[in-house]
Amino acid sequence: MTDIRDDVTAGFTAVFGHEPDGLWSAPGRVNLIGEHTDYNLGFVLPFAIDRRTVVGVGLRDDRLLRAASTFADELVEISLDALAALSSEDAGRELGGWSAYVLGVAWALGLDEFGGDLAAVPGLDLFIDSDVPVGAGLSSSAAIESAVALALNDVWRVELDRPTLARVGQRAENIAVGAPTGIMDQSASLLGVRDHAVFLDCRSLEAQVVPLGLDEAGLVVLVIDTGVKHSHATGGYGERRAACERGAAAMGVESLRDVTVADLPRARELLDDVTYRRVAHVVTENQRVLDTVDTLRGESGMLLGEADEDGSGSSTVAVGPGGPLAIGELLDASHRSMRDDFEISVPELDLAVETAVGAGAIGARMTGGGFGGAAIALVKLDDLSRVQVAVDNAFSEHGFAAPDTFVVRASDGAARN
Ligand code: GAF
Repeated sequence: MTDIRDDVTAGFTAVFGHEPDGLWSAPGRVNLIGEHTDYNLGFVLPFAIDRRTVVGVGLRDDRLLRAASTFADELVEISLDALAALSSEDAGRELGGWSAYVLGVAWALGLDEFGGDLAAVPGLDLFIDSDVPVGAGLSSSAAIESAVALALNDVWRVELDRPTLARVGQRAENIAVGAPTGIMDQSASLLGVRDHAVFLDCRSLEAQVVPLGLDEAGLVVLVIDTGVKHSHATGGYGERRAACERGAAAMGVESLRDVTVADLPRARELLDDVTYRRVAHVVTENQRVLDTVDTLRGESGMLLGEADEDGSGSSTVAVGPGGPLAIGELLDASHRSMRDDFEISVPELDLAVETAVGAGAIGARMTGGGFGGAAIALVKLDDLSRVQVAVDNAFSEHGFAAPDTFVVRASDGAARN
């Protein structure tokens, strides 16, 4: 962190000729469980990680917004008047590349729905650096959006609360970047609390923090970044979202939040096989999030996990007493559901998960939107090297590029530094 802050100060000074007026930062996230449930208005349980994006900001005395970063050797410049005049369509067309995450946030802050008015605010110089790996499914994009949103909220005195800033970041991602994503990543980045997960109801946007209890249990979360790159602005992510919307419409509900595990037999009758399996993933995943929260809080013993093959939804997953040592089977069931029903895994992610569990992990699953990116494994500290070596060996045996494996710690959300 300190290094990145120093880099940002140095980078800012090199580009703009003076030190920044302030630094803001925001973390990436790991999603512990609850995948593709956010845009279905369900439940998610991510946590902010100890990898951050830092933005240095300097006030200007004109109306120019200028942005530079370590991502590309370019200085992007636009007047606030031109930015404010962009329609959604124009913003999607004219903002692009890494700066769309930055300028998209400034643009979104000017939208009526956020009470924004870019007419009276001063221009800014911005410089950005990050140690959140890009394309690993750890929300490097939400980290940029959240850091910039918090910074602009402060320097422009917009005074939005953090859940609303998460919506600003989501709007930037949806419109300026063009990825039809939900609210989870920006919420984790803005609302994270050290050693806790963020339990978010994506319908009410009510958030609670849940202690993970990892240190007490001698556990760590290992990230296995497969190096398989993905993008949510194209292809599979949008298709999955469309399938969920199709399923909800066929079942006569506004969103899949209104479908429970008990409704799955009816879903099986109404829907074609593919749509049914997409729906079954979301519905059972929502239940797994609730079960994980209960288990972490030590409130549950017998848990409902997966849909039965006949769609009766009666499978139960038995776990022991509560705490993080008891959530392994829920993580494993989540991965199976994404692999078999939602079909968003790739061979590298499946291998990472199987190998980690085979080598002693408590549980493992791919994390994030899928089609590449990273898996997480919940591992006893004593087993950490064994799991890492096993994963490295398995990737090499299968001819896959060596994965990047590292431990992440649940950390605080966005802040002024
Ligand atoms: C990506 C999206 F940005 C999130 O909104 C979420 O849908 C996730 O994929 C899947 O759970 O990270």
